[in-house]
Amino acid sequence: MIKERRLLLVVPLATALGTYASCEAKEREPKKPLNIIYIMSDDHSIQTISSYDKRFITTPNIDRIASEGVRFTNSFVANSISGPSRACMLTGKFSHKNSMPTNLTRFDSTQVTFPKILRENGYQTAIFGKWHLKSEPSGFDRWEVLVGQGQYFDPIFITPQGRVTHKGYSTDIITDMSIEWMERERDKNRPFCLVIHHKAPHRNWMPNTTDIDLFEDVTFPLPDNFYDNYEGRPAAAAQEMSIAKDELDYAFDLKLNDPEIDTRLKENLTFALRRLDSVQRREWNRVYDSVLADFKARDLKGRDLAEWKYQRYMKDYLKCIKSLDDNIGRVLDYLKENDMLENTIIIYTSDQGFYMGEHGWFDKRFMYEESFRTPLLIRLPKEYRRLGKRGDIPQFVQNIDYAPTILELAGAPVPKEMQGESFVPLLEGRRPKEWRRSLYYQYFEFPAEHAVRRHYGVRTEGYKLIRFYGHDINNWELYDLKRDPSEMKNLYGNPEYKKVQEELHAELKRLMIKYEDFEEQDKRDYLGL
Ligand code: SGN
Ligand code: CA
Repeated sequence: MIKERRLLLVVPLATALGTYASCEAKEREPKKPLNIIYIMSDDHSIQTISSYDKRFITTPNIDRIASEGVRFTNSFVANSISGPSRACMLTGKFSHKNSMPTNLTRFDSTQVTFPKILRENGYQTAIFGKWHLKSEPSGFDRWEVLVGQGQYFDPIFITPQGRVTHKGYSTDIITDMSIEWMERERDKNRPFCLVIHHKAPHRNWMPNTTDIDLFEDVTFPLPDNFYDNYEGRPAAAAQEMSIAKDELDYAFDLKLNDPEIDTRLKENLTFALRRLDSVQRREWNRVYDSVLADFKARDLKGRDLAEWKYQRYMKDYLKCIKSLDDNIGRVLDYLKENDMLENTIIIYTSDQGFYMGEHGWFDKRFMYEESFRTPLLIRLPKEYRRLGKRGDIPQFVQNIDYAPTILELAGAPVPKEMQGESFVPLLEGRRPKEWRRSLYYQYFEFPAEHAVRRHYGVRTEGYKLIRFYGHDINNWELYDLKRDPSEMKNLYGNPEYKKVQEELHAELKRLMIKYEDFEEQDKRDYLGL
């Protein structure tokens, strides 16, 4: 096979790259066209990536991305739920500006997105995997995306030519498609942007049968605030995403497939299991029938039952992560074998963070740390690694920054309407004096599954102010993140924090005006408009 690097060297730089946005970057050394691989999983928590947190699992392949590049230690989303997060990422705009405030809305695909601009600037673009924006993908030369949330086994994909079912496990299939496209379909004379969107580890956490025995003997540590009583936090008390309660379904989520166990989501398990072939089904039953037998024999109650559910949840979730990590390894190996690592930038992130039992929860949505944060690891080609120090980047970044960053990396123009900021200076090892010191957050999906109330807020390095509003709620929360990193004590109205509270209100108002978020009455009232 002809080596990638040689081919790229014959590409005239001007055609492939356009002009560089940053003059400083240009002066350092001439750059070759960079390929961009953007890998995003669904609901992958920071807690379950070993380069962030070693308590639960080792993820050697995801860690390779960080060890040959950078780890963002303060990476956040703008709206912690799938469709909205994907819209923020594609458009570089907050939810009130990008037509996708909730999973129930439909993405306006005529909007300006980074893949469209890349395409206009000489890049070939492709996406495989979860899309979840209702309207068809636009801006991609090649796309094949899951129907809605997609299935773990034998998933159905939408293509411009219609629907196709692929046999196998979704994480493997999405990886196969991506490698296949790099190997056989693209034009090897032009730079590319490949978007790989995994379904895993989204609910109901169905592992590949090859990983089904993993973690069965492991007991995971329970988070300190698993038995949170939500005192002083009415929105946290009103959620419906508790591991201990029936919201974590015995059949669908815990895979207890038994005629005596008749739950709200039992049918969903039945449908999901129909997609397994006889060999897969035998393996599945071998493990989950014995889990069921053990469950029945124990006759658990109260905290013992809650903790058993937590252990099962963790095992299944982590089995899905194992497959994800292996498949990311396959992509990295392919790039290495084909001499592409040094002209490709590899981004790994998730559409949001996730609760691994903190506050007693699964799911996301809240502006509390575990779901507001999202992993962000970037493998850098040598020319970037030489520019600055590798390792941790502590500055605040948010998923609205991805579009402008990717565009700048490709030497393409960044449209003014994008509200995020390119963090290329951080990737080049620069530490700009002026950088974002606070983050704005929005969540709109209520009434809806899991009953998380609408909210918005601001986070600074040390504090967080959140407003829950609409329907049955109207309250403020204030956290001292240094003293109370788990956000258990709402300090709003506490006289000791009077000055902090005032400053946070001023900052929140500044951000709302900066980002022009005044569509809802509650926000207009707050801003006095
Ligand atoms: C599904 C899940 C929810 C989850 C949403 C949003 N229920 O509706 O638990 O919060 O997706 O997830 S399920 O019974 O269908 O699994 S998101 O990541 O797509 O935003
Ligand atoms: Ca998600």
